[in-house]
Parts: sequence; C-alpha cells; structure tokens
Amino acid sequence: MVAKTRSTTKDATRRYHPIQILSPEGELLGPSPTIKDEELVKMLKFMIVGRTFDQRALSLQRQGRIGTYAPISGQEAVQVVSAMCLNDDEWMFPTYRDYAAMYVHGMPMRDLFLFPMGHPQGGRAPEDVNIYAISISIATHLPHAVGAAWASKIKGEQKAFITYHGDGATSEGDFHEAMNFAGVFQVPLVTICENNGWAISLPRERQTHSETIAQKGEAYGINSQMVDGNDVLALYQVVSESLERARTGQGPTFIEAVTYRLGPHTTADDPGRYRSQEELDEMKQKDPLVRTTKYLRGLGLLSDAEEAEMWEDAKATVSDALKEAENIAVPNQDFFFDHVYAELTPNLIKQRREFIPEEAE
Ligand SMILES: Cc1ncc(C[n+]2csc(CCOP(=O)(O)OP(=O)(O)O)c2C)c(N)n1
Repeated sequence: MVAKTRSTTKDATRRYHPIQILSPEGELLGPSPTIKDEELVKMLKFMIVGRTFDQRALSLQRQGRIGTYAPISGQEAVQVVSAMCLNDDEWMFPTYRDYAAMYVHGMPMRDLFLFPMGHPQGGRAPEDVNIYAISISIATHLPHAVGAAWASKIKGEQKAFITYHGDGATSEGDFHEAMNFAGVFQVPLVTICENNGWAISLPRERQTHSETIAQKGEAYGINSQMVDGNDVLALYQVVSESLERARTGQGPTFIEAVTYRLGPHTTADDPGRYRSQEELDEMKQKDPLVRTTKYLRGLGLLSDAEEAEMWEDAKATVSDALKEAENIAVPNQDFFFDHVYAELTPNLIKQRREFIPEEAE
C-alpha cells in the first residue's frame, strides 16, 4: 500500500502562491476560464453597485442616518464573483462586511440599509432568500455553516454552501472547530477567507505566524486554494470549481482570497493611526474595479457611455433603496425582547418589566 504523502510547509508555501489570471493592468496572464460576455459585464455592474452603496453608507453614517458601518471598498470582486457562482437555492453565511455578496444573492438593498440602521428587519433575509443571519461575533457562524452543509449532505441534497470571514477570524477557536468538522465529515461547504490585510488595527503578519492562511485549511485535510481576491477571472475559476466539487460530493474547499480593505475597519476607527499612506496608495493600484474595467475595455465590451450609465444606474438603485429603508417605521424600542426566544425566560421577563414599567402595572 502506498502511504499518503503529506505536504510540508515548504511545499505548501510553493503551492500557495495566489492564483492570478488578470494582472492589475487588466491583461491576461494565462488562459481565461469560460465566462459569457454578459456575465463579465454583470460582474462589473455588481461591483459598481457595491462601491456606490459603500460610498453612500459611509456618508450616511457621518450624517447620523445609519449606525456603525463596516465598509467593503476593495473587496467587491471576491464578494460579487463568489456570490454569482452560488445558485439561488444554495445558502450563504455572511459576516458584517459582506454587503455586496448578500446583495448579489438576493438580499434587498433596502434591508442592507436597515441592518446598520439597527432595524430588526435588516438582520433577517426574506423567506425566499437563502442567507443566514449576519454574524458580528467573529467566526461564530462557521460551525453553523458546517452544520447546515452537513445536514444537507445527510439529506442527500446536491447543494453547495458558502461562508465568508476575515483573516482575523482564523485565530478564533470556532474557525478551527468548524474546519475540523468540515474536513472529517467532508461537508459541501466553500469557506472564503477575505484576507484584507488587517483585523481592525492588527496587520496580517501579526495575526498568525503561518506563512499563508490557506495552509490552515490544508492542516484540516481540506482542499485549499490561495487566489488573488481582486482578480475576477481567478476568483471565478477557483470558486465555481470549488462549489461544483461541493455539489458533487467531493467535499469542502477553503479559499484564501488575498484582497485589501481600502477604507477603515468600520466607521468607528481611524486607519491613519495604524497604516501608512504609502501602503494605501500601493494597494489602490490593485483596485478590482479598475482592473475589471480595463479588461472589459480591452475586450471591447465597455464603452465610455456604458461605463457612465453603470455608475448612474447604481446611484439610482442605491437612492431608491435608501428611500424605501427610511420610509419603514422604526419599531418600538422593546422589539429586542421579541426575537430571542419563543417564550421569554424569567430573567428576560424581569428585564422587560423594568424596561417597560407601564406594562408591569
Ligand atoms: C468573538 C469576537 N471577538 C472580538 C470581536 C471584535 N472585533 C470586531 S471585528 C474584529 C476584527 C476582525 O477581523 P477579520 O476577521 O480579519 O475581519 P475584517 O473585519 O477585517 O473583515 C474584531 C476583533 C468580535 N466582533 N467578536
């Protein structure tokens, strides 16, 4: 019997050079996966909607019209392309930074605004949209994603599941427990680490001594890939193959998508205190929107007028959604007692009486 070979860190590092197909200049570095022209154009359209939503949300927070917001600028490609590869009847388990992924998978933009407005409707996808509750507690949604994928496998469905998290999340116990179960039970889950270089003010180099984050998936015996997270073609190739593996019983995949957060961690911090302007300027050169635009221009799929129209349409979509969100009545301030348990626990009954004394009388 031939012993199974295990890769050493050195081998893994060599293997885990990020897969790249499109250069930052928008030129092909290798063969492109087969994608219809209209799908390529759609990718850019969605990314422009994501960027426009982001810019609007930042300004709304500054005006006090929404609460704390976690920006997505720089990370649109990984979110949009991966979500486009997921089928409507398949499930997504997002974090607080996955607005573009959620939008592509069917979350109404109105509800994406309701979430940072603190409205309960923003924390729950409509019945026909397969998106699990947005996770703010780092990595706590990962065991849930594994459990859901495992249940689907037991039921004999041929569905794939997708979940997202940041580089910092890979230092959490929940991440490791989830990956171990995913590997042992070979669940149909694609886990995407959006390695955006930072976990609040902690740089990637101080987050982990692992040479790459992809190696962490490898450690659990999971098919692991490292991909340029700003390259729509590489992302399409890697994510669509991984989802297909999941659907056809070939088990989980862990993807480290190397990207960059161009904005602050949230509206509550000031990145100028922990990262240099030089770093930001360098990373702006790798902006996925610029890269994709250049590529589409080169292919003759995008004119000046069409590009301008995409930005105009995105502005209108965002403004309409905001109007809808702001027209939804703010719920009674006691709503947060309503959605935790089917029946309130004695402690919560007591707290509710304290909070709404007139009800107790
Ligand atoms: C369990 C838990 N611990 C700490 C926090 C506070 N916190 C919020 S975001 C964050 C950093 C997360 O970084 P990363 O996983 O890289 O994701 P990113 O925000 O960069 O997308 C931390 C520590 C939290 N939300 N949950």
